[in-house]
Amino acid sequence: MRINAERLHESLRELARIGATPGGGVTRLALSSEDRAARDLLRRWMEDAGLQVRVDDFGNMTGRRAGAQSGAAVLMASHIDTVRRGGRFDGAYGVLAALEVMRTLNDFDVTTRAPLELVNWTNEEGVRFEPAMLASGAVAGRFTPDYVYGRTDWDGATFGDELARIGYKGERQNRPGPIAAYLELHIEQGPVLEDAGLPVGVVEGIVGITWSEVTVEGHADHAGPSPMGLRRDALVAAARLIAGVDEIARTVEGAVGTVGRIAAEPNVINTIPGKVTLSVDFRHADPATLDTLVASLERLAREIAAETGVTMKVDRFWTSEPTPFAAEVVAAVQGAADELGLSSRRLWSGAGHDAKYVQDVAPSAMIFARSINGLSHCEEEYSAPEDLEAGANVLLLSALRLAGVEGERSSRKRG
Ligand code: HGY
Ligand code: MN
Ligand code: MN
Repeated sequence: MRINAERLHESLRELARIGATPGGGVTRLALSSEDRAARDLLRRWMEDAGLQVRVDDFGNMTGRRAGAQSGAAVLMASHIDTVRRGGRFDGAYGVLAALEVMRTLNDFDVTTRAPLELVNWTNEEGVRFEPAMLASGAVAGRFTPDYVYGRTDWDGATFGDELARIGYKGERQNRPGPIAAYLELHIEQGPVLEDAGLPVGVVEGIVGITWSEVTVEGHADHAGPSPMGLRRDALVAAARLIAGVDEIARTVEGAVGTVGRIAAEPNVINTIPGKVTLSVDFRHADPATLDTLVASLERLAREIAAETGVTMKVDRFWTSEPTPFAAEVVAAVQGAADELGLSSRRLWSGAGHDAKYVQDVAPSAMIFARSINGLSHCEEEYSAPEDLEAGANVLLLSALRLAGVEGERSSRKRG
């Protein structure tokens, strides 16, 4: 039994049309109208596959396929929201491969012992509503509903209002679970598998991530009459901090540091910027090192403020601790890859995933498919069809190992 690759590729192509960008990528921000359209399509596909669909109080969508037994399910999940001008595969691949697994089990009339659930997690990217993995974190009890509903985007729209606006504010009792085991298939988004010449990876954990917001307050003034020696230019001070973030990360083995978002006020050509807000994303496999990276950032902010006369506030507002996955689920993934005769290797994820929060409450693991040139979060994101197919077959066999098989036919149903 193997997945129907052409059907998977066709579903990926159709979903990628929702929010398609001219450069061949996708912009489908959480709780946007594009997200609603994609959710509506996914709901239809899940219903067509005979899944029992429910939506919870954070908009997480779950499609349940009954097993011979009731109770705890094996989850296969990911997300369909994207970053701005992101790729066609980040998140969508894991959701649609899970759907393809359900469709394949239907084709072969397979009944699993445990039920299976396909989940689309709301707002994995945390681009429009920071932080990331907000809805899976809430289901795992890391964020309260009030905190989640109160998160705002750059226009001041709240998560709660936008969730209601797109018609996906469901009920608490519809949350995914109870969870027997959790699998998430995802593109690697890095160079490791490609450098090793491998199609798939067996993921053992996710590195730690911490996001900070830095607010720089100087003094807005006229760009002309203001002597250089009297200025308190928030953007010049911020520029020194940004260069410092890059340097801090480069001096710590295994660390990465990124300033991805910045806003200068009033952001007009002839006014000295009085205020700048910017984001700092640090990642490392060791939690103590994450703390050291932020301490270095805070020290640098104090030094720049003292020298330039601006104020700099560092607010570390989100930390996702490094998360090792459950050995028995990792073993199921490894066994599936071996059974398929696929060469693979173990690795940790440098990207955050909902699997992090699910692992806090249930045994979880991930499967990676090779990323060409290691690119992601950009329109050039790409994985070869045969690697996407390989990953989806690893998901299929991993799910069967974890859920058990009650009965099956040996050949695909006609038609
Ligand atoms: O930020 C991340 O690593 C994920 O793409 N949300
Ligand atoms: Mn993702
Ligand atoms: Mn992503």
